[in-house]
Amino acid sequence: MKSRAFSLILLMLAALLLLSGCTNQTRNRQANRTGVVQRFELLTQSDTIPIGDGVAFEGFTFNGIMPGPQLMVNEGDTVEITVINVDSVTHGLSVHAANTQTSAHVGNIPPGETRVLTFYADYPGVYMYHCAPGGHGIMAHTMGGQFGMIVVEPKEKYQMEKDLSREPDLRVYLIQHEVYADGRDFFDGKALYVMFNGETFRYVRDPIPARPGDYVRFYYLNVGPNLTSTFHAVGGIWDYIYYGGNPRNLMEGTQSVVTGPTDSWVIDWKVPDEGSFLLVSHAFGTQAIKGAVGVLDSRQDSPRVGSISSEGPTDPPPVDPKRFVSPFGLGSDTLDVPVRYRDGDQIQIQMVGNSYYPKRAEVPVGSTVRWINEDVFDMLEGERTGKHDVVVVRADGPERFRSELLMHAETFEFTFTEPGSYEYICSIHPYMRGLITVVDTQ
Ligand SMILES: [Cu+2]
Repeated sequence: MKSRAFSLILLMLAALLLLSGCTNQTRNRQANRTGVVQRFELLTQSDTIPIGDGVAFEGFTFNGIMPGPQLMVNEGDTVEITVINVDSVTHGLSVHAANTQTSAHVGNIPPGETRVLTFYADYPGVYMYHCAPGGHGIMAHTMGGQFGMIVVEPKEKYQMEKDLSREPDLRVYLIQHEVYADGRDFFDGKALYVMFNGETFRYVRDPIPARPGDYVRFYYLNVGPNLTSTFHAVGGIWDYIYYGGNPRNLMEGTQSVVTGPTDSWVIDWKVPDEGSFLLVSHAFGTQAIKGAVGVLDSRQDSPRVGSISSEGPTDPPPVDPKRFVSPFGLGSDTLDVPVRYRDGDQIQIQMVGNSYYPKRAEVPVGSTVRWINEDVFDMLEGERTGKHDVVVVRADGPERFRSELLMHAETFEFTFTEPGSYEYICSIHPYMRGLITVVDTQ
């Protein structure tokens, strides 16, 4: 009896030692460092790009694509990212793979300037990076198209590799993200489109080839900026899933992965049969139907492509787009439909999410128009603030006006006494654009 208790204690001690060994190994990040320096260059710029089906998007990008460049490093590497702001507005960078305050180095980069961020990729997984000029601008620029994926490949093998002594046959890097028509919809989470890797239904038009029995590894990242995705393969069950892409965060056999904004997973899935497997966010009405669907085409004779990148398409924007989506600018009049007011109507135009809402208004002569700042973050200055004003930049009528800078919930009013049209901007966010057309109704 005594010896049994003794061996039980010995067993427990051994287990404890083993556990603490694991913990030390995980936590000793400095000893894990490789000394390899991985260098990247990100250009921040204003852009017009294709987002699928003949639609153009006007916003901001890294290196001219949305999502931006896919950055690949190994656990323990030193990462050096040079951010070059070639734009006329302030940008910046936030990298979630860095366990350090990136804003101290690459936040708030003025036009024409370059900054460098250096950090150690100590934590394995799939991470988001995004623009970060600071404050209010972080949210606005991320919505405006500036985001991408950085993968820190783990030293430790994923469980699938341990179990089966094999590598995946195909690696699919997939970013889910939303496009908004204006800042009001951004505030309300009413996405116009939801997409994988920069285009609506990109992999329905151009399916991802695989073969039955293949192991497909998804590097799945939802950059949002608002919606929570539930990623699912129709006709499949995820074999191994690792939260955040860290091999230690293992679960098995689930129908979906719940992925909030900036959450990520690595998924190892064995393609069970031949056929077309739909890859969807199972939020059907708010996401899948708006473009968050792809196809994995499983056939015996499918080509071997190795990997699918998360980077946005590099095609030029459509020459004559059927729609022009511009969350901050005037966009298309079929999307940003002019709102027609009548005599006596109360006319109020919001400044919200770095856009005017409605962007286009038609008002009768004699109308008083009130602008109100609905942006809440009115601290700081420049791109970092949600303060706004109204400055006329183009007019074919006689009125000339300019408001003070408005804080949250502050208003400015102007009465139009002559017909004409007035295009206006915010002086500190000059890509914000609104249009008032004053018409004679007599
Ligand atoms: Cu930016």
